[in-house]
Amino acid sequence: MMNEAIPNLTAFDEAALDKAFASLEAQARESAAALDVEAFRLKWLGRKQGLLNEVSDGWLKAAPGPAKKAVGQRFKVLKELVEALLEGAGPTEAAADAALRAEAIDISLPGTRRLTGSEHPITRTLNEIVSVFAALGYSVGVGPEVETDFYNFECMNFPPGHPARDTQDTLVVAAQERKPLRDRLLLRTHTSPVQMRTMEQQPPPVRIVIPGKVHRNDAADATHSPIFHQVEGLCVDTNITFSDLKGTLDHTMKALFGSAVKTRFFPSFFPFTEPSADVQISCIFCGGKGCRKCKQSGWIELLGCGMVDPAVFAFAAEKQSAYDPKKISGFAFGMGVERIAMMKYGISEIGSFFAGDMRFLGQFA
Ligand code: 2NL
Repeated sequence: MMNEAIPNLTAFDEAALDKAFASLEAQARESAAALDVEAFRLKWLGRKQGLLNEVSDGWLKAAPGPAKKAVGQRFKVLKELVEALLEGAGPTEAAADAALRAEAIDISLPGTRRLTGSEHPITRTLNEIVSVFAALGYSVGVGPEVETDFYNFECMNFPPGHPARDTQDTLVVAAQERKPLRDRLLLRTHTSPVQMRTMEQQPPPVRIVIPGKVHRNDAADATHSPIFHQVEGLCVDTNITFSDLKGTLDHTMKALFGSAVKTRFFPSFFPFTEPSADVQISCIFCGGKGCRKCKQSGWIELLGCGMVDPAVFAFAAEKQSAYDPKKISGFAFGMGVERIAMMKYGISEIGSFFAGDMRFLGQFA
């Protein structure tokens, strides 16, 4: 049975075929304008009830042999038209316009504010200290945070049984009792091991600073944290004197705290330097007159230093013979980054640096 839209073909001459197909083309254009894409596709190209199938079955296959070619050519043109209509089918201009408006951005609205990161105050202070030494010609070294007992203690002239070696102060890697003491692993308590590793790698002269994270098994309080940061420095050459050390650190303190700051050096002790000194700066809060911050003394203790102990050079000389303490000399120093940052920014709790509170950290942005 023919679909009502597809009448039976009775004549197959050119004029009759042209008329029949022209009528179908007109119908196709009409339905493309009236239907949405999917309805149009179903009506004309549907696999079962599609009109093109009906034309194919009713007109093309039913055509007598001599007319098949003429019907086929016209069928092909009709099919191409239907496919082109399907391509072009879609929402009207008005509907397309409405869709664009729905997606459009109103550029008069405020934008989405993105949080910009900023340097952590410890990183900033650490970089500032390093920059002062970089300007003096020092290079920067880094090394492992997990160290051996040898590099952390033995080569730094800590005698066996020294209180700082004690597991009370040092965090050690567990289950290493089978290893010789010197090979046992621990979390470095200072960055000095990197300086020894550097001396083993290169002969003097050496001018290096080593910034980095260090660990102590300390109870946390307002000024102590089990994790903190240090910048240590080392200068080795011929004829390096204590005056060089004093001049270098005096310059550094002026660069960090302002040119009005004074320094003074007090006798102290470290296993790895001889002589050793603690460095004090004139109080940056009261200018040296005496206040609560400096306990009325006018001075604040900030770092430790000294001339490298010959015993330390002797360990370096095992790998680099040029570190002969009879031929060269050197000074070294170490400072706590948190302590300097607390002074610079007037912070009273070391824990503020590690709490991750954006209200605190945002102030350094
Ligand atoms: C402090 C004191 C100091 C050193 C660190 C050092 C390194 C080598 C040789 C000799 Cl390779 N000494 N480092 C020297 C004196 C003091 O640190 O109070 N740090 C927070």
